[in-house]
Amino acid sequence: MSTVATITVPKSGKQIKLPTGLFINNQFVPSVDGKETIDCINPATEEVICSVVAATTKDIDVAVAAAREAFNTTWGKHVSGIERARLLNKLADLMERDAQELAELEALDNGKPLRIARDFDVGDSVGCLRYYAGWADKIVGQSIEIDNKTKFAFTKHEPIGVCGQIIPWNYPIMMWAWKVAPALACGCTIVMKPSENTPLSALKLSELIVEAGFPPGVVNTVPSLGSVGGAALAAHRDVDKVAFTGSTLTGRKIMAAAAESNLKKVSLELGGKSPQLIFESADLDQAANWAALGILYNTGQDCTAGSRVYVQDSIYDKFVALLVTKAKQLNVGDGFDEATTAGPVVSKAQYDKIWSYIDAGKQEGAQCILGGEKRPGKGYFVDPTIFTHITPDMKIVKDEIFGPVLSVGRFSTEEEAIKLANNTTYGLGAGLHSNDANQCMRVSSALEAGTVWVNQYNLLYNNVPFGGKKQSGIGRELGSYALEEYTSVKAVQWNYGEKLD
Ligand code: TXE
Repeated sequence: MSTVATITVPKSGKQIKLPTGLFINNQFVPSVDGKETIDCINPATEEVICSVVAATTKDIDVAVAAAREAFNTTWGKHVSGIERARLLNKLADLMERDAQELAELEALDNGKPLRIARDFDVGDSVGCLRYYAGWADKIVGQSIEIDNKTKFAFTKHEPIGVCGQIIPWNYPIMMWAWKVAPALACGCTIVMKPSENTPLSALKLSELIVEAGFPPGVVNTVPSLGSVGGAALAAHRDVDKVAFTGSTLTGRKIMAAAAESNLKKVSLELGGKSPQLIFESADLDQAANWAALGILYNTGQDCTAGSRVYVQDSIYDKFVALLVTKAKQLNVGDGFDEATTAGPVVSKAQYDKIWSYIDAGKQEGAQCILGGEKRPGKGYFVDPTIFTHITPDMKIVKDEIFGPVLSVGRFSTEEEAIKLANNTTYGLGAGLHSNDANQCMRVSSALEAGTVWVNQYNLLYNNVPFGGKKQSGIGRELGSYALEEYTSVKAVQWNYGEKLD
């Protein structure tokens, strides 16, 4: 197959030339032993955008060897923090320069609105690179006095080595940046496996890696099926760490593969079934805005999607009416239409999964008060759907749906609200809305989640850590906490006086 695709951008008709080979050692190459390709589908039209080379297990070996060679020669301990910062900042500048084109590829491949892709997905990713560029020359250890003043110890935070990074399709560029930026800042090298649903932006970013001046092998990109390339990375004996964002099911497989191979370090950012609690003292209009944003942003394809809203009895009717009004304002459509505020869901598989849950909600006796009807025509569009009259055992209340489908329940006391919120195997995000400061403090302490939003929802910042409790994950991304995921601590113990008799 051709290793460069010409992609036509809807509306503008602009043409983008994109390499479609595997990116290894700063070159786009064919598979060493395979002929498989991955079709990239525009979820708004169901048409094929282009095809890219699919990596085989042997290609993963080649990419890992390239990353190892770079770690041992040009990167790792062989490059200063100042140089790592310079390259990361350069990459950020190039992403900013090409923000429109990156956003066009992202909107085509994932379906999200072009404006959101450019201003938020690319914008935040540029910020993420710059944030970790700032850390690159500030990764320092400790100096530790030892009892009798003839010895001391110091610690070094060394790059962990070759990192396999497996990312999903809901925020392809942002998940790339969250993983690549701290790894490079710490001096690690990377084999990146983008999702088979959305590999295009990672290929474009690979071009920018070369232009920024990173040495060959520091970042390698291997689009592949999860069961092939992802599984090979997780099980690889020369990969020192695997970082993953995706489903809890796949997270389990990755952890098992790591345990069975070389006990590589693992960080997992997995699913969620996040609650949003609305107390009677809350500013109801604001709470409804945040609750709607919480479930509808990115068409609900969000690991922190606030998919369970619980409302205090005294304000239940008023709040639900407000919520429905806000949800109706969402304009689901083609991401290249100016008026669109939420795109289609990413794939046929996700579309079918979401509809199976909507059907289950109806069958199990929940009341569908908004949406719940399929649209005719092409495209994986799902309109905002709200269920009330829910019970804790319903599938729509227990499982991650990953679409714009909200379950709304009610509570009478704070204690009951906390119990309902924590009644889940997940623990990624949680929100609460209340104007009682003592209640905010009590409830935020009681909620079992890696992030608790008070009087807001779903906002993320590059300098604030993010990750899950319970079955939502292991480890933290963003902030200084992510540096721990990409370094290993070495203690050097030094004797400058004590003699053995
Ligand atoms: O996820 P997978 P899928 C959840 C969400 C969604 C569900 C299924 O509920 O509906 O997962 O989505 C790679 N070894 N989230 O099937 O399989 C795969 O190629 C190694 C939540 O797309 O977890 C892709 O790169 N890797 C989530 C990545 O894992 C494997 C975001 C994610 O795919 C693999 C996405 C294997 N055996 C889905 N199998 C979030 N936390 O934001 C697959 N992969």
